[in-house]
Amino acid sequence: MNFQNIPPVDTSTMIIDVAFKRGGKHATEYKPKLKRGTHFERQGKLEQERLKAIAKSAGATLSRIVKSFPSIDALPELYARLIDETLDTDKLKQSLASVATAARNTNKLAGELGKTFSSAKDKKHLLALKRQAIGRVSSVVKRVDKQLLYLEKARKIMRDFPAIKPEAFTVAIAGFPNVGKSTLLNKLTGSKAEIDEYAFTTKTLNAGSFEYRHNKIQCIDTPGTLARLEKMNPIEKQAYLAMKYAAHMIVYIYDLTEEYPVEDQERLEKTLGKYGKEIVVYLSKTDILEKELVQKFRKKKDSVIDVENLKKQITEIFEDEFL
Ligand SMILES: Nc1nc2c(ncn2[C@@H]2O[C@H](COP(=O)(O)OP(=O)(O)OP(=O)(O)O)[C@@H](O)[C@H]2O)c(=O)[nH]1
Ligand SMILES: [Mg+2]
Repeated sequence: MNFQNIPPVDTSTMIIDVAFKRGGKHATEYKPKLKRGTHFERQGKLEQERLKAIAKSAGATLSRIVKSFPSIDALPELYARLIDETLDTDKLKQSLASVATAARNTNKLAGELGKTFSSAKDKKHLLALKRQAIGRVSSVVKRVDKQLLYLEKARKIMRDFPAIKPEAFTVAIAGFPNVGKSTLLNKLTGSKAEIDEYAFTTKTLNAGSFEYRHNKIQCIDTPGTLARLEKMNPIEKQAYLAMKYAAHMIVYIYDLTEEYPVEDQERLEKTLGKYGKEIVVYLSKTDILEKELVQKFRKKKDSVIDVENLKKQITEIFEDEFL
């Protein structure tokens, strides 16, 4: 889903300014083409061309804005829920609808302006008609001023949505802070997610993928989340929604070298079990653990300790559930 590439939404003033500039440019280019008629007739025709170009430019900008947003009703569930959590879905839909209407209205105005100027009786009348036409185009654009501002706000929020492909088989990597989630993502997919020796390094949902028999297996690295749903910050909410709506399975990481007691890590694993997804347990940092400790843990808990075996388990689940 491409929320990252929506271009900035201009304000109504910017749209009008650009439209006037285009109108001026068009008039300059058009002027030499006017050869027939009296000076007054040519002036009328020129103003008509200018105003038409202004209205067309405003209409084109407004339609481009609407088209740059995804269709809100046709979004995959994860993104629909993300919008619900971070924005006002109805307001977003209404804003897009209002801007679409404004685009149609400016285009309609461009068509009507021809008749307007042919009725000019003298130069003063022509200028009055020109002012009136400018006022009409500006007011159609100004009427959606608030909606444009809301769309820009929405764009900035949606830009930070995780770039997850909803159609791909998806593995969520979860576990306590600092257990090695990002490290594992990088090992599985060759991504370059940030890794650091302190907890809470990951602040966005990193995603990467690896190929398996011409299919993309998508992996998302979640922030080390400890909070309850009510207390979640926006990024933890995103992780929660991704786990619920996008993930087909979870890789849960245990880390016996950190300060978090195994019982706490078990509790989080159990909580994640409520999502109803298959969980594969991965024990990290076995290179710096005592062998006996690893053996003891693996006797108790079905788990993998190397990336190749983990990949094998992931692809087996993929084949069982997805093919
Ligand atoms: N020795 C060893 N160190 C590891 C391994 N995996 C991760 N680490 C180290 O553990 C620290 C944390 O790794 P990250 O991958 O950033 O952990 P994370 O779970 O993504 O951390 P947060 O995003 O903060 O929740 C880093 O210093 C890593 O180098 C491993 O298999 N062996
Ligand atoms: Mg991380």
